[in-house]
Amino acid sequence: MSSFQPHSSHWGAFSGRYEDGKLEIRPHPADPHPSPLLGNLAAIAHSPARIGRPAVRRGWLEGSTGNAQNRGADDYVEVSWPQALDLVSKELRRVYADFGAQAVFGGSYGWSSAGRFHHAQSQIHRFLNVLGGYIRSVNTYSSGAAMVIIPHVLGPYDHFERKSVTWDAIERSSELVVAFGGMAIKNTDVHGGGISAHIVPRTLNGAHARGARFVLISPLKDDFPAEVNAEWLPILPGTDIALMLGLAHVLASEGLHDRQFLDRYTVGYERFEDYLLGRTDGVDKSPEWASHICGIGKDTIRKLALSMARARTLITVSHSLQRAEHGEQPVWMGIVLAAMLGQIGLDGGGYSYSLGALGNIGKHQLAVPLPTLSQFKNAVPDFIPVARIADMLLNPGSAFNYNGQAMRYPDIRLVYWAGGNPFHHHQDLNRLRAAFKRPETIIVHETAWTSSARHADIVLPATTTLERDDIGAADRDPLMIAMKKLIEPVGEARDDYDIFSEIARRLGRAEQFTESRTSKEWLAFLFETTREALIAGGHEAPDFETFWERGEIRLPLKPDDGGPARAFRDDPSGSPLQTPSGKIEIFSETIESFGYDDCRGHPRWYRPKMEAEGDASNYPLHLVCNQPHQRLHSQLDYGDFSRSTKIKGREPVRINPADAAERGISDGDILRLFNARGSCLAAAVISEDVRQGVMQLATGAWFEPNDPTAEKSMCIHGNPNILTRDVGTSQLAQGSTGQLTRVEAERFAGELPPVRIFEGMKFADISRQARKS
Ligand SMILES: Nc1nc2c(c(=O)[nH]1)N[C@H]1C(S)=C(S)[C@@H](COP(=O)(O)OP(=O)(O)OC[C@H]3O[C@@H](n4cnc5c(=O)[nH]c(N)nc54)[C@H](O)[C@@H]3O)O[C@H]1N2
Ligand SMILES: Nc1nc2c(c(=O)[nH]1)N[C@H]1C(S)=C(S)[C@@H](COP(=O)(O)OP(=O)(O)OC[C@H]3O[C@@H](n4cnc5c(=O)[nH]c(N)nc54)[C@H](O)[C@@H]3O)O[C@H]1N2
Ligand SMILES: [Mo]
Repeated sequence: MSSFQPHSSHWGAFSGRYEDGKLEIRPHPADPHPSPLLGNLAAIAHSPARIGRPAVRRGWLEGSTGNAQNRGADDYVEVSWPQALDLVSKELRRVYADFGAQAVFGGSYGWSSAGRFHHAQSQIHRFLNVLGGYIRSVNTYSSGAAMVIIPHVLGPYDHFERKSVTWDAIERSSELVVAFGGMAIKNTDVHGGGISAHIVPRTLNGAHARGARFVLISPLKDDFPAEVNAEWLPILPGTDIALMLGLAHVLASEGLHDRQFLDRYTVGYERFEDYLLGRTDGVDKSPEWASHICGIGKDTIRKLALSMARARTLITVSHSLQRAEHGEQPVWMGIVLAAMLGQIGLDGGGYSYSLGALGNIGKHQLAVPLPTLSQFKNAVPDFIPVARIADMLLNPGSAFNYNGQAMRYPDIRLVYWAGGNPFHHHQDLNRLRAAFKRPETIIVHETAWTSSARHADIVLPATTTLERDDIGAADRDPLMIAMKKLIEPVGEARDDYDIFSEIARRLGRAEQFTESRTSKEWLAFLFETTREALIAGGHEAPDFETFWERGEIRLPLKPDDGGPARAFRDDPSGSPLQTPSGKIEIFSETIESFGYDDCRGHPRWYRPKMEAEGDASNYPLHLVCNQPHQRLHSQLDYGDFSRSTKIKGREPVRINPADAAERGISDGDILRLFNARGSCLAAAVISEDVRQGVMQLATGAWFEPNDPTAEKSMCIHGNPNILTRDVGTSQLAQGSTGQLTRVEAERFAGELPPVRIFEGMKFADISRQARKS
């Protein structure tokens, strides 16, 4: 009998054993709250969704004119590895020679898999840099708006996202936690790169047992675990900034704001207060004003403001709030509110951005650096904000604004993707389908026949993490794990590293790309970074062989010192914030100077464009498109746990009983959700946990069009991105606004088309036969 071997994933450390064609998974014994997402892993070994061999889209292979128009609807032809690698090398050589590196898009956003070496993003960026560079993307879908606004007003993003309030401090000192967007336990199941201990449920319970109070501001009741008994304020989506202004109004008009703190640590409060109290625009941002916008009663707002002023209060703002039009505003206004309370830098008080969004945020930082593969330097300076991909492909050469810069979209001829799924992560998929018809060539490395693979010209089958050795380690996770290969490569799948090495060899760049190391040699080499730091810090520092033998080592942590916020509070002139003024910028001269009408010098309420453009009146229901509890994004949607949550094969959509009754909808009905952009099918789950006027459909069901040749096709599986809007948060950050949209819903009357997306690709001759019969 073979033994269990250690491994790691974005949703937990575990050990696995493959025997008799079955993969058995055991969570790490020290994990107090293992993630159910581990239940998706076993399917990797045998699912028909896996890509077996390299494949090329027929129209591209035959070079027929206008063949790009068939992307997403064409047949595929399987080819041998040498054929596929020759095709890729030849095409890369052509595009780099004829159009230069600025015609290659290698932004390739995506989470791929855990593992420090076989990390697809690092691999592809390193590879393209060796070839001469590529157009990259900046920021993330997670946090597009916050990553731009926070540095202007508070200092480096990670100081307040990563290095401020810890779970320990909350358990120890917070009296009141006001969580805008909540802290859904499902979200703490995962952390990019790995998580060996899921501690959030235990910590929240600890704080609750000590007497801390929690207020949940969200359209969904289960954005906090039931055990902590949070007070639920069911807000209307997209209106948190109004509620925050209402709270600030109570503080300012009742003299509860901390004048001393504002004077000493902030700039621009007066100009903001003029707006707050209506001196500039004649509109008093009173609780009454706020209640009409956000749907929370004015007395509730006043009461909350008073309790916030009386207690050690922590304000948290989730990623989700800023993944929406004007997403910069609630992030900024949360900071202003915390500054008015004067508690920034106090233990368990103040402000924390994105606490609870990922499992390791709020844990202690590591005291040593992690192994990291060098990506080299990109020779191309040009970039796009990550969520502007469809704009870029559709409008080469056209102008746009970003963070004070006037920019132009490049003219992309070749798109190369590894480790991400744009047909999962991007908004308005019908528009993305049109955009993906523009480039001459699209190359994708994928583990499975995702919708992105189905829109590529050359599809190269990549191994999953289970099929290779790697080093598992992540930001703020104390375990470094020897990730042992658990199964043989499925079909003819190869490691991304081996694929890139072979192409680099064909292009005469093998030496630069591989530095003459095999994968195993790379692991030992990369391990040295951490080992040297362990030695320098006087810690136990095993050599690579010993680490590999043991299966894991524990890394040292930094003490919880309150981070840059505490240092600033203790000594504002000695440890200033890294903002233009050295202080918290309630008014930002820099942002004001950009002259954007959708993000000005201080936080304010802007009416969403979605409403002005008629989305709200025609499509009365808000749709929250949040992270799925049953998987990580689109990954392993074909896995057992994810599939167990589908109803008649569709993604569940939650709807409030009143909204369901109004539309004659019963539990389990298949619904058609629609708006001006598109439509999808999903299965109704009637639930009181969703605010009236709101539906909730998680992201991640693999996009399956009813008619892949249609300009506008319906997703028969339940992918919400067929409905979301593809617009930036504002000209400042141009972040994704995928969290929220507007829809109408009705019972689906037609014959239910079967969901086939997990059955894999049917190849030309076979599919022709199938069509005839
Ligand atoms: N409407 C809406 N849309 C959203 C969001 C939202 O809230 N609402 N959230 C956004 C957010 S926050 C994010 S981060 C994005 C996530 O978007 P992505 O990160 O693109 O989503 P994943 O499903 O994780 O895609 C990773 C892909 O990499 C593949 N893969 C895994 N391991 C390997 C490997 O070793 N090699 C290769 N070549 N491939 C591999 C997987 O099969 C998978 O298809 O989605 C965004 N989209
Ligand atoms: N299980 C699981 N966990 C994940 C992920 C996953 O795919 N699966 N993805 C990970 C990633 S990449 C990221 S970036 C984080 C994302 O972290 P978040 O963006 O914070 O996560 P979401 O689940 O999209 O949103 C959290 C909640 O915000 C609420 N919300 C939505 N709109 C509004 C609003 O306008 N106002 C208020 N007050 N609340 C609102 C919704 O009810 C939603 O459930 O999650 C991570 N965690
Ligand atoms: Mo994310």
